[in-house]
Amino acid sequence: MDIFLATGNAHKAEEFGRMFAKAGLDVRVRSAKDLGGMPYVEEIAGTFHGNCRLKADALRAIAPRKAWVLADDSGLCCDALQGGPGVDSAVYAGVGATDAQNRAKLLEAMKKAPPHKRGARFECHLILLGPNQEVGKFVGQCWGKILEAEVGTEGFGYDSLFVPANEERTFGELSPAKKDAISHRAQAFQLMRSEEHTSELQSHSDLV
Ligand code: ITT
Repeated sequence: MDIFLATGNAHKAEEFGRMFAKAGLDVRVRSAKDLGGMPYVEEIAGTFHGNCRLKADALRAIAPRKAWVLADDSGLCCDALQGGPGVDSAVYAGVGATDAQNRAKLLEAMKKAPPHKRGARFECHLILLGPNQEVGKFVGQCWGKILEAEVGTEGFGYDSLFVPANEERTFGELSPAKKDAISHRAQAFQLMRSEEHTSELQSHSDLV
């Protein structure tokens, strides 16, 4: 079966590509690019779930009838910022801001936060649409803390500022395989795999 990723973010698509490959699922992971690109979506729902649904529906409208669609809305929620930047993570420093500009704004906003107030979590909300209906929604969280300066060049977004719980290094330093094992996206993906309604997403090994 074909599953189209409802994202214009190449880094997310890469992570899903790796996770699907590692899971050995019997699906062909396709990019929104194969449909001419991810349609523009105004992310105005105000919640991760709502924005995720907007993206899923936008791609569903142009995807082949029998294909599946997977959408991701995610972000970083910092204790010291009352959960911000949250749903605004991608546009924290303004519409069109680069990841580097968003990180710089976060460092500035957290400048005065003492170590015990630097807790944060990444959240990932997924919506999976089958050919006829919503098959499931899945939420993953990854807790950790925000450093006072960037470390590492792996990943994207806020990765170089975030040290996951029980780790010494940022997502910007950890290997992609390690991030794929513990991240918010990985946890939502695992829930999707284990959900009974997604039993059509079988792994090759399940099928033999
Ligand atoms: P799409 O809407 O096209 O999927 P996007 O990047 O705009 O791409 P979101 O609206 O979900 O996606 O915003 C997510 C932002 O949250 C992303 O741009 C990063 O700044 C941050 N983010 C999410 N997951 C992350 C991760 O795994 N590592 C680092 N930053 C992440």
